Amino acid sequence: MSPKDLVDRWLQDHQRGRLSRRELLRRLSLLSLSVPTIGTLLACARTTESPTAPSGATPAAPTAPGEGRTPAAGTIPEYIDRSKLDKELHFYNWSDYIDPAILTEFQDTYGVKVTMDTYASNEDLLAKLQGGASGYDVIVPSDYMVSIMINLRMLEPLDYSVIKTIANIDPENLKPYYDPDNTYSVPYMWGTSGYSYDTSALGDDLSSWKELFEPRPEVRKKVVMLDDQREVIGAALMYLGYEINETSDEALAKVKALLLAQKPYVLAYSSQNNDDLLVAGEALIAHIWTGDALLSAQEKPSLRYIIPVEGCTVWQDNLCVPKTAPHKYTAMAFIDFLNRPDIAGRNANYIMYGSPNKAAGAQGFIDQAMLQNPAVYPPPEVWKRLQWIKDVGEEGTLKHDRLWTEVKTA
Ligand code: SPD
Repeated sequence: MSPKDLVDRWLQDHQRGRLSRRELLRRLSLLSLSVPTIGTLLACARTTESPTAPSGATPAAPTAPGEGRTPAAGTIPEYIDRSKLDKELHFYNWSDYIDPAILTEFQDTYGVKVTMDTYASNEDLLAKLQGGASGYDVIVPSDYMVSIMINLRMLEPLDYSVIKTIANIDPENLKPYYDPDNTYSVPYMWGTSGYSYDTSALGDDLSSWKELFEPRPEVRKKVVMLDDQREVIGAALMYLGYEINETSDEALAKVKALLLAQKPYVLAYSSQNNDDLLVAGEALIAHIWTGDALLSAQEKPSLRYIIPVEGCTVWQDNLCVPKTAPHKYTAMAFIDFLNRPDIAGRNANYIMYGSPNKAAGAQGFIDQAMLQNPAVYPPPEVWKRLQWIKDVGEEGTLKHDRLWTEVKTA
Protein backbone atom coordinates (compact mmCIF):
# COMPACT_ATOMS: atom_id res chain seq x y z
CA MET A 1 0.00 0.00 0.00
CA SER A 2 1.41 3.42 -0.95
CA PRO A 3 1.90 6.08 1.76
CA LYS A 4 -0.95 8.05 0.18
CA ASP A 5 -3.34 5.05 0.40
CA LEU A 6 -2.25 4.52 3.98
CA VAL A 7 -2.95 8.13 4.93
CA ASP A 8 -6.33 8.00 3.13
CA ARG A 9 -7.24 4.88 5.08
CA TRP A 10 -6.25 6.46 8.41
CA LEU A 11 -8.25 9.58 7.59
CA GLN A 12 -11.28 7.45 6.79
CA ASP A 13 -10.87 5.42 9.99
CA HIS A 14 -10.59 8.67 11.92
CA GLN A 15 -13.73 10.08 10.30
CA ARG A 16 -15.64 6.90 11.14
CA GLY A 17 -14.59 7.21 14.77
CA ARG A 18 -12.31 4.15 14.64
CA LEU A 19 -9.08 6.10 15.12
CA SER A 20 -8.59 8.91 17.64
CA ARG A 21 -7.16 12.23 16.50
CA ARG A 22 -4.10 11.66 18.67
CA GLU A 23 -3.46 8.19 17.21
CA LEU A 24 -3.90 9.69 13.73
CA LEU A 25 -1.33 12.35 14.59
CA ARG A 26 1.06 9.75 16.00
CA ARG A 27 0.90 7.68 12.82
CA LEU A 28 1.30 10.75 10.61
CA SER A 29 4.40 11.76 12.59
CA LEU A 30 5.90 8.31 11.92
CA LEU A 31 5.75 9.00 8.17
CA SER A 32 8.15 11.94 8.68
CA LEU A 33 5.79 14.40 7.01
CA SER A 34 6.47 18.09 7.49
CA VAL A 35 4.55 19.97 10.22
CA PRO A 36 2.57 22.04 7.67
CA THR A 37 1.57 18.83 5.83
CA ILE A 38 0.44 17.19 9.07
CA GLY A 39 -1.48 20.37 9.93
CA THR A 40 -3.21 20.30 6.54
CA LEU A 41 -4.17 16.64 6.92
CA LEU A 42 -5.52 17.19 10.43
CA ALA A 43 -7.43 20.26 9.28
CA CYS A 44 -8.87 18.19 6.43
CA ALA A 45 -9.90 15.43 8.87
CA ARG A 46 -11.48 18.01 11.13
CA THR A 47 -13.37 19.70 8.31
CA THR A 48 -14.87 16.42 7.24
CA GLU A 49 -15.87 15.52 10.75
CA SER A 50 -17.34 19.03 11.24
CA PRO A 51 -19.28 19.95 8.13
CA THR A 52 -20.10 23.49 7.12
CA ALA A 53 -22.48 25.58 9.15
CA PRO A 54 -26.11 24.68 8.81
CA SER A 55 -28.06 27.39 7.04
CA GLY A 56 -31.36 25.79 7.89
CA ALA A 57 -31.65 24.39 4.38
CA THR A 58 -28.77 21.91 4.20
CA PRO A 59 -28.03 20.46 7.61
CA ALA A 60 -24.70 18.68 8.05
CA ALA A 61 -24.28 14.97 8.75
CA PRO A 62 -25.04 13.66 12.26
CA THR A 63 -22.08 13.18 14.60
CA ALA A 64 -23.50 10.06 16.22
CA PRO A 65 -26.15 7.44 15.52
CA GLY A 66 -29.67 7.61 16.94
CA GLU A 67 -31.59 9.41 14.23
CA GLY A 68 -35.33 9.07 14.48
CA ARG A 69 -35.35 6.85 17.54
CA THR A 70 -38.26 7.03 19.97
CA PRO A 71 -37.07 8.42 23.30
CA ALA A 72 -36.74 5.73 25.95
CA ALA A 73 -39.70 6.00 28.34
CA GLY A 74 -39.10 7.54 31.74
CA THR A 75 -35.69 9.02 31.12
CA ILE A 76 -36.79 12.44 29.92
CA PRO A 77 -37.74 14.55 32.94
CA GLU A 78 -41.51 15.05 33.29
CA TYR A 79 -41.15 18.85 33.11
CA ILE A 80 -39.97 18.53 29.48
CA ASP A 81 -42.88 18.67 27.03
CA ARG A 82 -42.00 15.88 24.58
CA SER A 83 -44.46 17.17 22.01
CA LYS A 84 -42.33 20.31 21.67
CA LEU A 85 -39.08 18.45 20.95
CA ASP A 86 -37.79 18.71 17.38
CA LYS A 87 -36.11 15.84 15.60
CA GLU A 88 -32.81 17.68 15.21
CA LEU A 89 -30.48 20.07 16.95
CA HIS A 90 -27.40 21.95 15.72
CA PHE A 91 -24.64 22.45 18.27
CA TYR A 92 -21.76 24.85 17.57
CA ASN A 93 -18.97 24.12 20.04
CA TRP A 94 -15.22 24.48 20.55
CA SER A 95 -13.24 21.50 19.31
CA ASP A 96 -12.48 18.69 21.81
CA TYR A 97 -15.03 20.18 24.19
CA ILE A 98 -17.60 17.44 24.83
CA ASP A 99 -17.53 13.70 25.41
CA PRO A 100 -19.09 12.36 22.16
CA ALA A 101 -20.89 9.61 24.14
CA ILE A 102 -22.95 12.37 25.77
CA LEU A 103 -24.30 13.46 22.39
CA THR A 104 -25.19 9.85 21.61
CA GLU A 105 -26.96 9.52 24.94
CA PHE A 106 -29.00 12.67 24.31
CA GLN A 107 -29.94 11.39 20.85
CA ASP A 108 -30.93 7.97 22.12
CA THR A 109 -32.90 9.32 25.06
CA TYR A 110 -34.62 12.32 23.49
CA GLY A 111 -34.87 11.07 19.89
CA VAL A 112 -33.14 14.21 18.65
CA LYS A 113 -30.40 13.98 16.03
CA VAL A 114 -27.48 16.19 17.13
CA THR A 115 -25.13 17.73 14.57
CA MET A 116 -22.02 19.38 15.95
CA ASP A 117 -19.72 21.80 14.15
CA THR A 118 -16.66 23.27 15.85
CA TYR A 119 -14.83 26.59 16.00
CA ALA A 120 -11.45 27.69 17.35
CA SER A 121 -12.07 31.12 18.86
CA ASN A 122 -14.78 33.47 20.11
CA GLU A 123 -14.05 35.77 17.19
CA ASP A 124 -14.60 32.90 14.70
CA LEU A 125 -17.93 32.12 16.38
CA LEU A 126 -19.05 35.75 16.20
CA ALA A 127 -17.95 36.13 12.58
CA LYS A 128 -19.79 32.96 11.60
CA LEU A 129 -23.06 34.09 13.17
CA GLN A 130 -22.71 37.64 11.83
CA GLY A 131 -21.96 36.14 8.42
CA GLY A 132 -25.48 34.72 8.40
CA ALA A 133 -25.13 31.17 9.79
CA SER A 134 -28.60 30.98 11.27
CA GLY A 135 -28.98 27.25 11.79
CA TYR A 136 -27.29 26.86 15.16
CA ASP A 137 -29.37 26.08 18.23
CA VAL A 138 -26.76 26.02 21.01
CA ILE A 139 -23.42 27.87 21.08
CA VAL A 140 -20.64 28.11 23.69
CA PRO A 141 -19.24 31.67 23.89
CA SER A 142 -16.82 32.72 26.62
CA ASP A 143 -17.59 35.42 29.19
CA TYR A 144 -16.62 38.58 27.22
CA MET A 145 -18.22 37.22 24.05
CA VAL A 146 -21.50 36.75 25.94
CA SER A 147 -21.32 40.50 26.78
CA ILE A 148 -20.70 41.34 23.13
CA MET A 149 -23.53 39.11 21.91
CA ILE A 150 -25.96 40.48 24.50
CA ASN A 151 -25.15 44.02 23.36
CA LEU A 152 -25.65 43.00 19.74
CA ARG A 153 -29.00 41.41 20.71
CA MET A 154 -27.89 38.07 19.30
CA LEU A 155 -29.00 35.87 22.22
CA GLU A 156 -32.36 34.39 23.19
CA PRO A 157 -33.41 34.63 26.85
CA LEU A 158 -33.18 31.15 28.39
CA ASP A 159 -36.30 29.31 29.54
CA TYR A 160 -35.72 28.23 33.13
CA SER A 161 -39.02 26.32 33.23
CA VAL A 162 -37.10 23.87 31.01
CA ILE A 163 -33.51 24.37 32.25
CA LYS A 164 -34.34 23.31 35.79
CA THR A 165 -30.88 21.80 36.21
CA ILE A 166 -29.56 25.35 36.65
CA ALA A 167 -30.09 24.41 40.32
CA ASN A 168 -27.00 22.17 40.04
CA ILE A 169 -24.69 25.05 39.19
CA ASP A 170 -22.49 26.46 41.94
CA PRO A 171 -23.81 29.90 42.99
CA GLU A 172 -20.16 31.05 42.78
CA ASN A 173 -20.31 30.55 39.01
CA LEU A 174 -23.77 32.09 38.55
CA LYS A 175 -24.58 35.81 38.18
CA PRO A 176 -21.29 36.55 36.39
CA TYR A 177 -20.22 40.08 35.44
CA TYR A 178 -21.17 39.47 31.80
CA ASP A 179 -24.76 38.30 32.45
CA PRO A 180 -25.71 39.26 36.01
CA ASP A 181 -29.05 37.40 36.08
CA ASN A 182 -28.05 34.54 33.79
CA THR A 183 -30.79 35.71 31.47
CA TYR A 184 -28.88 34.47 28.42
CA SER A 185 -26.20 32.06 29.62
CA VAL A 186 -25.59 28.99 31.77
CA PRO A 187 -21.96 28.26 32.73
CA TYR A 188 -20.57 25.17 30.93
CA MET A 189 -16.88 24.82 31.88
CA TRP A 190 -14.16 27.15 33.08
CA GLY A 191 -10.40 27.20 33.05
CA THR A 192 -7.18 29.16 32.68
CA SER A 193 -4.84 29.99 29.78
CA GLY A 194 -1.28 29.36 30.92
CA TYR A 195 1.40 27.35 29.16
CA SER A 196 2.65 23.76 28.96
CA TYR A 197 6.24 22.82 28.38
CA ASP A 198 8.38 19.72 28.10
CA THR A 199 10.33 19.34 31.35
CA SER A 200 12.58 16.71 29.80
CA ALA A 201 13.96 19.35 27.41
CA LEU A 202 13.66 22.57 29.41
CA GLY A 203 14.05 21.55 33.06
CA ASP A 204 11.81 21.84 36.07
CA ASP A 205 11.78 25.47 37.00
CA LEU A 206 9.98 27.47 34.31
CA SER A 207 7.49 29.95 35.73
CA SER A 208 7.38 33.16 33.67
CA TRP A 209 5.84 34.26 30.36
CA LYS A 210 9.44 35.23 29.49
CA GLU A 211 9.93 31.64 28.27
CA LEU A 212 7.45 32.33 25.47
CA PHE A 213 7.89 36.03 24.80
CA GLU A 214 11.68 36.32 25.09
CA PRO A 215 12.59 32.68 24.66
CA ARG A 216 15.90 30.90 24.99
CA PRO A 217 17.62 30.04 21.68
CA GLU A 218 16.88 26.30 21.89
CA VAL A 219 13.13 26.84 21.52
CA ARG A 220 13.44 28.69 18.22
CA LYS A 221 10.52 27.46 16.03
CA LYS A 222 9.31 25.34 18.93
CA VAL A 223 6.92 27.79 20.57
CA VAL A 224 3.17 27.57 19.89
CA MET A 225 0.81 30.41 20.72
CA LEU A 226 -2.98 30.16 20.86
CA ASP A 227 -4.61 31.38 17.66
CA ASP A 228 -6.67 33.79 19.70
CA GLN A 229 -6.18 37.54 19.67
CA ARG A 230 -7.54 38.36 23.11
CA GLU A 231 -5.55 35.54 24.70
CA VAL A 232 -2.22 36.34 23.02
CA ILE A 233 -2.47 40.11 23.40
CA GLY A 234 -3.71 39.58 26.98
CA ALA A 235 -0.77 37.34 27.90
CA ALA A 236 1.69 39.83 26.38
CA LEU A 237 0.05 42.68 28.30
CA MET A 238 0.36 40.77 31.56
CA TYR A 239 4.00 39.93 30.86
CA LEU A 240 4.65 43.64 30.30
CA GLY A 241 2.93 44.47 33.60
CA TYR A 242 -0.32 45.86 32.17
CA GLU A 243 -3.87 44.87 32.96
CA ILE A 244 -5.29 42.30 30.50
CA ASN A 245 -7.98 44.64 29.08
CA GLU A 246 -5.63 47.57 28.51
CA THR A 247 -6.11 49.30 25.13
CA SER A 248 -3.86 52.39 25.33
CA ASP A 249 -1.78 53.04 22.21
CA GLU A 250 1.36 53.05 24.32
CA ALA A 251 0.72 49.57 25.77
CA LEU A 252 -0.39 48.07 22.46
CA ALA A 253 2.71 49.42 20.69
CA LYS A 254 4.84 47.57 23.24
CA VAL A 255 2.76 44.42 22.78
CA LYS A 256 3.20 44.64 19.03
CA ALA A 257 6.98 44.99 19.33
CA LEU A 258 7.11 42.02 21.70
CA LEU A 259 4.98 39.79 19.46
CA LEU A 260 6.93 40.70 16.32
CA ALA A 261 10.24 39.96 18.05
CA GLN A 262 8.79 36.65 19.27
CA LYS A 263 7.62 35.57 15.83
CA PRO A 264 10.85 33.84 14.63
CA TYR A 265 10.47 31.50 17.60
CA VAL A 266 6.86 30.64 16.84
CA LEU A 267 6.19 27.32 15.13
CA ALA A 268 2.45 27.96 14.86
CA TYR A 269 -0.48 29.97 16.16
CA SER A 270 -2.91 27.17 16.94
CA SER A 271 -5.64 26.55 19.49
CA GLN A 272 -6.56 23.14 18.11
CA ASN A 273 -3.20 21.47 17.43
CA ASN A 274 -1.09 23.05 20.18
CA ASP A 275 -1.51 19.94 22.34
CA ASP A 276 -0.76 17.56 19.47
CA LEU A 277 2.40 19.46 18.56
CA LEU A 278 3.61 19.19 22.17
CA VAL A 279 2.90 15.46 22.30
CA ALA A 280 4.59 14.89 18.94
CA GLY A 281 7.68 16.79 20.20
CA GLU A 282 7.43 19.37 17.41
CA ALA A 283 6.83 22.05 20.03
CA LEU A 284 8.56 22.32 23.41
CA ILE A 285 6.38 25.03 24.90
CA ALA A 286 2.79 26.09 24.13
CA HIS A 287 0.23 28.64 25.25
CA ILE A 288 -2.72 26.39 26.10
CA TRP A 289 -6.06 25.96 27.90
CA THR A 290 -6.21 23.80 31.02
CA GLY A 291 -8.07 20.77 29.64
CA ASP A 292 -5.90 20.48 26.54
CA ALA A 293 -2.82 20.77 28.78
CA LEU A 294 -4.00 17.98 31.08
CA LEU A 295 -5.03 15.66 28.26
CA SER A 296 -1.68 16.04 26.52
CA ALA A 297 0.19 15.45 29.81
CA GLN A 298 -1.64 12.12 30.09
CA GLU A 299 -0.04 11.11 26.81
CA LYS A 300 3.34 12.65 27.54
CA PRO A 301 4.01 12.83 31.28
CA SER A 302 7.04 15.10 30.83
CA LEU A 303 4.63 17.95 29.95
CA ARG A 304 3.85 20.37 32.77
CA TYR A 305 1.15 23.07 32.91
CA ILE A 306 2.13 26.44 34.40
CA ILE A 307 0.08 29.42 35.51
CA PRO A 308 2.79 32.05 35.02
CA VAL A 309 4.01 34.21 37.89
CA GLU A 310 2.82 37.33 36.05
CA GLY A 311 -0.70 35.84 35.91
CA CYS A 312 -2.98 34.65 33.13
CA THR A 313 -6.56 34.59 31.93
CA VAL A 314 -9.35 32.86 33.82
CA TRP A 315 -12.46 32.29 31.71
CA GLN A 316 -15.86 30.70 31.81
CA ASP A 317 -17.54 29.28 28.71
CA ASN A 318 -21.34 29.25 28.53
CA LEU A 319 -24.27 27.50 26.92
CA CYS A 320 -26.38 30.03 25.00
CA VAL A 321 -29.12 29.99 22.38
CA PRO A 322 -28.80 32.36 19.41
CA LYS A 323 -31.87 34.45 18.61
CA THR A 324 -31.89 32.83 15.18
CA ALA A 325 -31.98 29.24 16.53
CA PRO A 326 -34.55 27.18 14.62
CA HIS A 327 -35.11 24.66 17.46
CA LYS A 328 -35.30 26.78 20.59
CA TYR A 329 -37.31 24.48 22.84
CA THR A 330 -35.04 21.52 21.98
CA ALA A 331 -32.02 23.75 22.66
CA MET A 332 -33.35 24.47 26.18
CA ALA A 333 -33.91 20.72 26.74
CA PHE A 334 -30.33 20.00 25.58
CA ILE A 335 -28.89 22.58 27.98
CA ASP A 336 -31.00 21.08 30.77
CA PHE A 337 -29.60 17.62 29.91
CA LEU A 338 -25.97 18.83 29.88
CA ASN A 339 -26.39 20.17 33.40
CA ARG A 340 -27.55 16.89 34.91
CA PRO A 341 -24.93 16.02 37.57
CA ASP A 342 -24.05 12.64 36.05
CA ILE A 343 -23.70 14.09 32.55
CA ALA A 344 -21.78 17.21 33.62
CA GLY A 345 -19.46 15.07 35.77
CA ARG A 346 -18.69 12.57 33.01
CA ASN A 347 -18.12 15.42 30.60
CA ALA A 348 -15.70 17.26 32.90
CA ASN A 349 -13.72 14.04 33.50
CA TYR A 350 -13.48 13.48 29.74
CA ILE A 351 -12.47 16.96 28.60
CA MET A 352 -10.62 17.77 31.84
CA TYR A 353 -11.87 21.30 32.53
CA GLY A 354 -13.17 22.88 35.74
CA SER A 355 -16.89 22.21 36.11
CA PRO A 356 -19.30 24.79 37.54
CA ASN A 357 -21.68 21.90 38.36
CA LYS A 358 -21.54 21.74 42.15
CA ALA A 359 -23.98 18.81 42.33
CA ALA A 360 -21.75 16.75 40.00
CA GLY A 361 -18.84 17.16 42.45
CA ALA A 362 -20.94 16.65 45.57
CA GLN A 363 -22.57 13.49 44.18
CA GLY A 364 -19.23 11.92 43.25
CA PHE A 365 -19.49 12.25 39.46
CA ILE A 366 -16.25 14.22 39.12
CA ASP A 367 -13.02 12.29 39.63
CA GLN A 368 -11.28 13.13 42.92
CA ALA A 369 -8.01 13.50 40.99
CA MET A 370 -9.61 16.33 39.02
CA LEU A 371 -11.17 18.03 42.06
CA GLN A 372 -7.84 17.95 43.87
CA ASN A 373 -5.72 19.08 40.94
CA PRO A 374 -4.54 22.67 41.60
CA ALA A 375 -4.02 23.16 37.84
CA VAL A 376 -7.79 22.69 37.37
CA TYR A 377 -9.02 24.27 40.61
CA PRO A 378 -6.30 26.79 41.54
CA PRO A 379 -5.72 27.63 45.22
CA PRO A 380 -6.63 31.14 46.50
CA GLU A 381 -3.07 32.51 46.19
CA VAL A 382 -3.04 31.63 42.48
CA TRP A 383 -6.52 33.11 41.95
CA LYS A 384 -5.04 36.48 42.92
CA ARG A 385 -3.07 36.57 39.68
CA LEU A 386 -5.89 35.54 37.35
CA GLN A 387 -7.75 38.13 35.25
CA TRP A 388 -10.99 38.04 33.22
CA ILE A 389 -11.02 39.18 29.61
CA LYS A 390 -13.72 41.83 29.15
CA ASP A 391 -15.36 43.45 26.15
CA VAL A 392 -13.13 46.44 25.30
CA GLY A 393 -15.75 48.15 23.14
CA GLU A 394 -15.70 48.90 19.44
CA GLU A 395 -12.60 51.09 19.45
CA GLY A 396 -10.57 48.71 21.64
CA THR A 397 -11.64 45.73 19.54
CA LEU A 398 -10.61 47.54 16.35
CA LYS A 399 -7.17 48.21 17.83
CA HIS A 400 -6.82 44.54 18.81
CA ASP A 401 -7.99 43.39 15.36
CA ARG A 402 -5.43 45.62 13.68
CA LEU A 403 -2.57 44.57 15.96
CA TRP A 404 -3.39 40.87 15.57
CA THR A 405 -3.54 41.10 11.77
CA GLU A 406 -0.21 42.94 11.70
CA VAL A 407 1.43 40.25 13.83
CA LYS A 408 -0.08 37.30 11.97
CA THR A 409 0.79 38.65 8.53
CA ALA A 410 4.30 39.91 9.37
N1 SPD B 1 -10.67 22.60 23.70
C1 SPD B 1 -11.65 23.63 23.78
C2 SPD B 1 -11.39 24.62 24.84
C3 SPD B 1 -12.32 25.77 24.88
C4 SPD B 1 -11.76 26.83 25.66
N2 SPD B 1 -12.41 28.04 25.60
C5 SPD B 1 -11.57 29.00 26.15
C6 SPD B 1 -11.82 30.40 25.82
C7 SPD B 1 -10.88 31.30 26.55
N3 SPD B 1 -10.88 32.66 26.12
